[in-house]
Amino acid sequence: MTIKRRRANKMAAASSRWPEGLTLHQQYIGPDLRHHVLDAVVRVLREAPFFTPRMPRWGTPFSVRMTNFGPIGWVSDKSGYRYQATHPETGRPWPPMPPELIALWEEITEYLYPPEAALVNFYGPRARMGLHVDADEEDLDAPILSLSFGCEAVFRIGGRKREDPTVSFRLRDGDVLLMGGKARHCYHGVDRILPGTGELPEVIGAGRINITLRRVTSAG
Ligand code: MD3
Ligand code: FE
Repeated sequence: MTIKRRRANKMAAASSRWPEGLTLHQQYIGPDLRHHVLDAVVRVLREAPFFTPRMPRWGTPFSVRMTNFGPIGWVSDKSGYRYQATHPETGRPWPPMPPELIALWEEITEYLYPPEAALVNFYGPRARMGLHVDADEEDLDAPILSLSFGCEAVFRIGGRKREDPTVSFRLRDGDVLLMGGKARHCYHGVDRILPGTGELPEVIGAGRINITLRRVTSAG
């Protein structure tokens, strides 16, 4: 149970539903790092534009659009969820991970190995992400680190079972959320975006960007 920095959400912090290993660093990303990372996203979009992931089997589109940085990226289509080295539409390798993101990972996670995937999620004002567990990584002991930009999101996290009670709080521009320990295996999702609560570079559009840094393979 840990919420660091400003405006600690007392309700959430006091909750017994707050998963062990979940740490929210509010307003951790300063203006310089914010600028660098969003610039890198704008550049990545020229080489690796957002694609629309689809549900395995049925092909139902996600409302969230995605791209990746790094040697491997997360994709989803009719044949399933997986990590792969190339963009599903252009067939080209994902652009390299910005060094600032690797440095942030080292600073916060203190994990021995660097991240291999940086999944960039774009939420338009009406996008959401249903409750799910991230389990496509081989290294399930590695933490996941999330960075939020633009509009506020209502984030929800529960336990290892879908029906476990959940705790909900906002993720705002500049927040960094660390999922280690038990939290890594918990159901979580984004209920909604609060339109008009934040800005993104115009070429990206209105809404929210979330970047998750992941270690995918086991051992260095
Ligand atoms: C808790 N993204 O990309 S970030 C995802 O805001 C994802 O875009 C959400 O869930 C977003 O898979 C939430 C925070 C997050 C990311 C991964 C987690 C929380 C997590 C993995 C395990 C537990
Ligand atoms: Fe997730």
